[in-house]
Amino acid sequence: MKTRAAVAWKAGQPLTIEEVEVGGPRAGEVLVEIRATGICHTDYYTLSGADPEGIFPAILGHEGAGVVVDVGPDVKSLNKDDHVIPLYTPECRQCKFCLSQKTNLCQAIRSTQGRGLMPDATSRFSIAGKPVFHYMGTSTFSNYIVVPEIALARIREDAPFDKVCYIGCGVTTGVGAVIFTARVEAGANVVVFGLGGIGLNVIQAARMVGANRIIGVDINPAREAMARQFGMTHFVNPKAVDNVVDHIIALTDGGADYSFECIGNVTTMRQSLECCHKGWGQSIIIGVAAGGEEISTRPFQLVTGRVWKGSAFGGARGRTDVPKIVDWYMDGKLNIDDLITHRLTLDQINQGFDLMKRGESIRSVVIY
Ligand code: NAD
Ligand code: AHE
Ligand code: ZN
Repeated sequence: MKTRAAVAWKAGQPLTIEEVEVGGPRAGEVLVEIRATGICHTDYYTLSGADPEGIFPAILGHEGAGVVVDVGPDVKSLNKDDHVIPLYTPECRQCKFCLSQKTNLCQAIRSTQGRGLMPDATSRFSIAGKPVFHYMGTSTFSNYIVVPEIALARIREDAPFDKVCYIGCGVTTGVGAVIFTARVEAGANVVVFGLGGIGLNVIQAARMVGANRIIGVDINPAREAMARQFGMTHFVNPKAVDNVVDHIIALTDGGADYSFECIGNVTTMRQSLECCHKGWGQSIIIGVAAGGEEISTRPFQLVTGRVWKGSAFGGARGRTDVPKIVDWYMDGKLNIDDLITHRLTLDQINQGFDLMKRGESIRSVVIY
């Protein structure tokens, strides 16, 4: 069949809207009509050319929601008309990683996914007979996609696509990092570096679990008002203080119990670790730094009890946890609506990247 999709032809160039051929679902695969997709900073990162796994031409996008249109042979857990969120971190429930119960990083299809291909090492997308690559196993900037069954979370049918698409990445990443990765406890002091589409979700989850001080750090002063609405108690603009780390240590009586880096900058990653409390403070890296970047600190920081951790997709096991996060939104526990600052058509998708670059949007959502 044919679909409309935004195609990334080359690093650093705007996407163009094309008619793309989509092959039907093969064994274990599902054809999904995407109804809405968010634009995440990671899409911008890959489009910029800084992602070592970035390949072109590709159809980007990994924050979608939609409806099952058709299922291939051997698909057992999904049927036509089911409502779904595609998962760039699948959950096969069979691989060593899933069975360990120690990580959400299912590896069942990771190697082909990283090469822009389906598990059988081919692409379902083509233009004029030439293959176009998938992206993060999802490619939600296409109206129709083919996805392995293990990379789809079935969600309740009353959940609005134009809101819950954001659970496909940003909401789950921020909320999950607090609840699944760090397991922040009530009364903890929390610091969040970067108050964008991820950081604000860290903030609302920190409030949800009863954190004490919730300190937000951002160079964009326009982020303060929204962050306070979501639960931030103190705002730090690094440009307005002498030393961010010392400033945070003073605000928290010795350092953060938990800090979260939601920028992707190796300098703020170091600050995020070093503002943690001696003996127990944990720093969670969420931001994605460009290929070739490295983090550094004095090993003494770790010897004296600070812990450096990472979190992908918030540590969430997608098929198990994403439907629960949809429930939290539908029950009013999470605010998604106010974070979606811009609604666009597919033809306007490049405006979404421009708004992000200028720091004017939290999340732009494309509605098909
Ligand atoms: P965003 O662009 O919405 O927000 C980034 C924020 O950081 C902005 O508010 C910006 O003003 C602020 N910022 C930039 N430089 C700063 C600095 N030097 N000091 C303080 N603040 C600064 O981006 P996002 O969508 O929230 O994504 C944030 C990061 O998280 C990106 O690196 C993205 O790739 C990554 N990410 C990771 C995962 C994961 O699973 N680990 C998932 C989604 C996104
Ligand atoms: N190809 C990138 C990897 C970037 C990365 O770390 N991605 C996160 C999700 S970001 C979503 O917005 C992730 O899930 N990582 C685990 C994985 O297996 O990719 C690079 O820099 O190489
Ligand atoms: Zn993302």
